[in-house]
Amino acid sequence: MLRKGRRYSACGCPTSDRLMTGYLFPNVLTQSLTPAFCEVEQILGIMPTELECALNTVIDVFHKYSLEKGSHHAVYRDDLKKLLDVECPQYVKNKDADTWFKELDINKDGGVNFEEFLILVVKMGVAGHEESHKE
Ligand SMILES: [Ca+2]
Repeated sequence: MLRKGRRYSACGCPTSDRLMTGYLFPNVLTQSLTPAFCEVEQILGIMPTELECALNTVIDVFHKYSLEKGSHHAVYRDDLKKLLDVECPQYVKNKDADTWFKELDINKDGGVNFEEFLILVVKMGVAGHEESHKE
């Protein structure tokens, strides 16, 4: 689903200000592709799927905040607060950032690594899925 106000590559993947580096398909730079090139890639079967695009976006969001302190592998307490405030304000409004940090930092090393971050993503996914069935 395309969201108003977001930028998308020619293949429909959301893009950030940085190049989407195609974590799952490192040979595919989605941001610079033209529609004609995407059609060729689709024919060849090398276009990232919707799920792969979504996973690349999850990785991009993690790096957006982990790189605040120059790490690809950990989001620290103050940057997790920014991430929660900006990326998931509706979902996290009933718990403060310190509570989230303590809950997500499973190995108690003072940072939230990507695997620990995925716990938040899974919880948001489960809640979003349940919400999608309420009418
Ligand atoms: Ca940790």
